[in-house]
Amino acid sequence: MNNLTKSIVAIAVSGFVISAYAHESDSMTMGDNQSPNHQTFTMFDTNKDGVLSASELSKDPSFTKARIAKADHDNDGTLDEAEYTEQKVMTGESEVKQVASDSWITAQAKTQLLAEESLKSLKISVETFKGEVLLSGFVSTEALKIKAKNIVSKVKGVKSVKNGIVVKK
Ligand SMILES: [Ca+2]
Ligand SMILES: [Ca+2]
Repeated sequence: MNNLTKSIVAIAVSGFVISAYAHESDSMTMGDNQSPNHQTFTMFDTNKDGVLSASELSKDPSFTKARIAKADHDNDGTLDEAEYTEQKVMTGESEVKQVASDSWITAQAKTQLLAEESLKSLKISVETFKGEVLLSGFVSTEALKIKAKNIVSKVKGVKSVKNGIVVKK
């Protein structure tokens, strides 16, 4: 990829992340025409020269030397806002992926099922593979079976729910 393509990709990705965040939390406000990391960037840029040097970045423990080197596209030893933002966006991306990981979905689904009064005493087992959830166990009514599926379908990252719950007759 040339630098132009990279910037376009970075802009597209950050646009996506911003809208994802905005969707996530209504309380989070973003300044107009500012990158999502503008404030952090300014905060770290203690000498206000518009770039982050390695020593300025040392205050952010997530920025290891290797990471700085990777982010520093023009190899000038410092990160400008675009380079910094791109790195932040990339981490944001991987966090999103982590959040929607199968084990996270399983844990969330179990928590949600336990939070539902009519379902919490029932032993419904949850298994997730690549965002597809398999529910199994026994419930007393068809309505509970459907309820369990509806609850689990709402968990973030769930692509589909296979309802293997059996209604005890
Ligand atoms: Ca600086
Ligand atoms: Ca640079």
